[in-house]
Amino acid sequence: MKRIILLLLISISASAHNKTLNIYIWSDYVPDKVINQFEQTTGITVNVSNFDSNETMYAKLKTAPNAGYDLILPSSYYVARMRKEDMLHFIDKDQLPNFKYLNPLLLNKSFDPDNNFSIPYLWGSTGIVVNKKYHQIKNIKNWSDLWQTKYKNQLLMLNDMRETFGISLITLGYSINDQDPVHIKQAYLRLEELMPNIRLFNSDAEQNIYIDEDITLGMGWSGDIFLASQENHNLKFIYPKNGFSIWIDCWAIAKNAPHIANAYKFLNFLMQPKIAAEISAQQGYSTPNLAAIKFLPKKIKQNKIINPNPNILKRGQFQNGVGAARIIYAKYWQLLKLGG
Ligand code: N2P
Repeated sequence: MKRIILLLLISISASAHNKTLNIYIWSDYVPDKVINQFEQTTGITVNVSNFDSNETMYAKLKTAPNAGYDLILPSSYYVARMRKEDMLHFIDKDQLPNFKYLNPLLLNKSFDPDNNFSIPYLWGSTGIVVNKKYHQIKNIKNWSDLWQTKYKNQLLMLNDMRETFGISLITLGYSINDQDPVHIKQAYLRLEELMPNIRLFNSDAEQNIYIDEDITLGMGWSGDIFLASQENHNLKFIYPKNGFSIWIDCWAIAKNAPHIANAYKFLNFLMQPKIAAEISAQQGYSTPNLAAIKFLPKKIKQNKIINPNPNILKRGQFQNGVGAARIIYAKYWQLLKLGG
């Protein structure tokens, strides 16, 4: 009898364990409604943890590879790094019948040829945010405009190493993916000049900070600013004339994921065209799911922040890995933050 009870207890706890999924994602990046729908349909409980930069997420997985995360959401250039460092689980696409809905133009990119380790989730851009109640839009067209001394102590910069270096590199006429140590140092020195204008580095609450007008000028991620502009009509998102970054954030299964079957269920759920459309509309970012486009509300399809016209997109630069130069970036990033 005791043995039967023990077996029963083991099987109950195993099934509770099997009904769990742990996801580690950028803040506010999957609508609660979608998570609830998934939980209700499958009986699987989703535990959500947040990060505010690729570096934080990477460091967490590196130092605690058995932390229990199933799905993570790195940006494209971090997929490349983590894949090379054997931190990701191979994705068997036979388990993902809805993969067929994804736009081939956003698949098989160099950061993950064949998408054996990543599934594109949303893509977007990084641009200038202006609150037109406080600033004249026509004066702000390029990243270099943010360097004007009249913006002293006014700017929000994303707390994101590559994004912040990217804008400095652009103003110098370099690529956002530059790997030349001399150029990276120049970009650092130029950011030093910007420091008096920077009020705050933040990458997980930028939407609310702009909505509340705590800060009225700076950088922002397209979807976050689209959502913010729905609440505060003075907010404008500007695609800078001299260039901006474009990125794809991707799902990946962590190497030691404890609930792989549930991870597949979740990915497949998210790739259903109607769900993918709902995510794009709720998050304000573009969907890589082609079959979802017809379900997008007109307001989203026609919105110039979410779906900029091809002439604007041409000025974008796709954010790629920078290989070993990352160490140089990290050194200067730290110096910048320390104010030295
Ligand atoms: C989440 C925005 C994340 C975009 N609020 C970063 N690529």
